[in-house]
Amino acid sequence: MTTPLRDRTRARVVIIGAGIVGCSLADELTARGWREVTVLDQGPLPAPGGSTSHAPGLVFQTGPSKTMTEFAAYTVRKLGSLDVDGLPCFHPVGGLEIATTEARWADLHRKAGLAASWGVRGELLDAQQCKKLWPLLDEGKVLGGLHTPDDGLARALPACRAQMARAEGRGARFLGRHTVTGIERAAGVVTGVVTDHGVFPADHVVSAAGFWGPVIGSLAGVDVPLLPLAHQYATTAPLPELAGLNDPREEASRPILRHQDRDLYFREHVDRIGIGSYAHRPLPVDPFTVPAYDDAPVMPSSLPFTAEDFAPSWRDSVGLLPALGGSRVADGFNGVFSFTPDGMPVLGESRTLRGFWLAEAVWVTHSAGVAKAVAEWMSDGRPATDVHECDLTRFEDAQRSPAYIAERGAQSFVEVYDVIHPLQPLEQPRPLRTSPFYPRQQELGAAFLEAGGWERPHWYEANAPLAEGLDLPERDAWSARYWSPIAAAEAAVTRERVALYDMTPLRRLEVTGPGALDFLQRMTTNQLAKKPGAVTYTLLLDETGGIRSDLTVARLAPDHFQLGANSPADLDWLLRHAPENVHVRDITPGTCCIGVWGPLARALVQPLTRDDFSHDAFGYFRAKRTHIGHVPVTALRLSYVGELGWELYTTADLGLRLWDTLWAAGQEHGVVAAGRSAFNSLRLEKGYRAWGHDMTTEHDPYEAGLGFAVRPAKGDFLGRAALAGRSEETATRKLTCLTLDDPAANVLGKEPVLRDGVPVGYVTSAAYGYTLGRCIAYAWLPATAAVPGTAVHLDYFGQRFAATVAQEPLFDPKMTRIRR
Ligand code: FAD
Ligand code: THG
Repeated sequence: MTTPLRDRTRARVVIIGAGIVGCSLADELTARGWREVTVLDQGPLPAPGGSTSHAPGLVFQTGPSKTMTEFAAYTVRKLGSLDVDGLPCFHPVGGLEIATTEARWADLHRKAGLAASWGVRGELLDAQQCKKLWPLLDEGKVLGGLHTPDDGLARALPACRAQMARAEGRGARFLGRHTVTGIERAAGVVTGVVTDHGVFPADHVVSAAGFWGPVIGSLAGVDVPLLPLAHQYATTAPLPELAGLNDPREEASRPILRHQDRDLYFREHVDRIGIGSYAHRPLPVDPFTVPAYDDAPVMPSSLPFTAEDFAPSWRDSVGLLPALGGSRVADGFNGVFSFTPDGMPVLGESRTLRGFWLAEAVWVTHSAGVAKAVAEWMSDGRPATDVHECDLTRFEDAQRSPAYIAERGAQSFVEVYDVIHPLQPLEQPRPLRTSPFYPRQQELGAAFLEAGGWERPHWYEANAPLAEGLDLPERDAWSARYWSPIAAAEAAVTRERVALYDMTPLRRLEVTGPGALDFLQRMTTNQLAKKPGAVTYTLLLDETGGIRSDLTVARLAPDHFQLGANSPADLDWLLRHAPENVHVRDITPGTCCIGVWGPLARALVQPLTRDDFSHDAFGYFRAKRTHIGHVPVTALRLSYVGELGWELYTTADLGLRLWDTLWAAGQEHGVVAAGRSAFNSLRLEKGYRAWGHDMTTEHDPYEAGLGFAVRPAKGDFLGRAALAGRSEETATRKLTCLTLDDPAANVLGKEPVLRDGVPVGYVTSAAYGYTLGRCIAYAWLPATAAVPGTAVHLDYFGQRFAATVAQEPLFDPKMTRIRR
């Protein structure tokens, strides 16, 4: 497979779709020097009939994802700087989310914290203040609101025109009424786009086809995991209350309004109110049968309004805005746009068809930010913003079936405005992936949550008696959800005796072949040229030194390595770079893993094997192939929970036997099964980072406190050059360990960190440290604040919790428990 041409002056880029995403991408690419950019759309320009052509353009920036919030903030800045016919493409009318239930009101406090974490201005208001901003509100129904003055209305079509004009000024072409009917490829690389007007040769093709993404994907042989769904939007008749209020050219002056307790949002259209509803039943649309522009009654993305679906939303709208009682729905449509299994966009280059990119399932809100990220990705090989949550590689095979996409896509629609707890699992489809120990876990009363399709025990009800009499501080209702005091008992048993952890969902890759060592040396930061039997903790960096992942690499034989990895993106990254004499294989499905950890781990395991498991014969960070009873295992002596012990791997068929063998042998040692809840607490006490939470491509190893895994002297590796001159000392920000001063306080992650009342950073991971007797929070802070002893505050639902920068790790810094 060859690499697509990347010379920006010569490489031909064809963008499919001239909606907000395609237009913005053409602008971002040409701004970076790409010259041969062609944008094709089946509809007439500049309003080709996709979702953008009727988007009401509300831009609320704040959400639980830092990445998405930053994308939205960029859209606000960019569209605010563009104008068409003397009017800006963005009206900063502000945003107002109101609460009519206690749960929402609490959640808005949390959201105010998220806004502070990600740098969006926001303020909580009481009902009267909300009423001032929105005089039509029935303030008696409102408990309060979150006002975000920099949110507002994107004028989507003018924004398309402005970005189109700029891109054209730099040489881009926009061709309407060109329907793409095929994608040409040769040897795994895209070579052109077939249309009803002939073929457009291309070195890069970007599908920005909105909800038609699966259709374009099918032409290219690339999965596009999204489901188009209709969403209702209605406009009232003119309201006397609004007469003369708004300049017809600007359309609106009052904030965009969300009433999420009823799945509704509102905006002004001069003297009318526009109402969007997510309250109705999911209305999926088959993108393969959507009529062509000329055959569509209005436009392809606009379906007839189903008034009966809107009736409850109308009642709720009148309930909130009583003035609507004298009005009616004058206009409405069921507009189609994209929903993904997790509600996030689908971005990136296909590995199997190089040069073929996706920029799909993107709202107007995030469009410019997404376009910038994709343009950077195409130009520099990586976006400046961490995009792992949006990366097309993020779905597991089991999450790519049409059934999964349909079910989850519909559920994303249903949940779009719900209050979602960070640990809240999917309801359906479950169980999807189970480890071989699943029946035993069920017998032990596992409380399962879900991740990557896996059922993961968070604690076991069978351990409830151990939790009796534990002196734990009372939790608030939010941090008590998806939590049990049993986790504290399981953590304690791990520190005092021994526990079994199901590590099956930990992704395992096998790298084999004559080039395996050289390949892994080039891809990762640490020294791997060690004798078989060595295990090494190492990092995958990108070209700029950003952390793509952290891995454990076990050298099982000269040409055979087993990697403990983080996400499907790691597999994709290695496969992209692997030369012909190296094979990379995901062995996660079909194998399983148990972590046996605790001071009695050796006493438990040794009698089950003829190999010597003493510290001298089987040292820390060593690997051995051996047998545990009847079960052949690969044993790795390491522990993410910071206790003596092993990860024991075997094939799935033998998993249950392995569990039962360990369980039986553990009885005399008081073994328990322990879950993720204890696990997360123990790893934070030990200071072990979790990739994707604590660090991403936005961070280098020195900032993240992982400089110890970087060995520039070993020879060249990806990212080495970029790290030259950097060190722990030059880092201007640091991943920092905090402990909460009040032993009863809890935070869960993403809270803002304030110094002298001003946000200076945000929490990445947090958990109660049961051994420590305090909550631990890791946070990104300026280096000047990352000094042990520094006093800060965390904002949790509007409460200020005092916290102190701590020396890490908090537990067993001398490693006496683990190396013995
Ligand atoms: P589109 O605008 O759909 O553009 C894709 C283009 O690809 C189309 O023009 C289509 O003609 C073209 N195309 C497809 N197939 C082919 C082919 N084979 N050949 C050539 N061209 C092709 N988002 C917000 O942020 N805020 C809101 O308030 C908001 N409100 C919404 C309200 C409604 C009723 C709806 C339906 C959506 C709303 N959205 C909102 C979502 C938003 O409109 C979309 O997510 C966004 O416009 C998608 O932009 P796009 O460029 O990806 O897709
Ligand atoms: N087990 C295995 N692979 C993994 C993980 C795991 N890969 C992904 C993820 N988890 C990697 N994260 C870590 C983090 C810390 C450690 C291991 C995996 C660890 N660190 C020691 C320390 O920092 O003191 C040792 C470092 C060293 O000696 O270089 O143990 O859970 N298989």
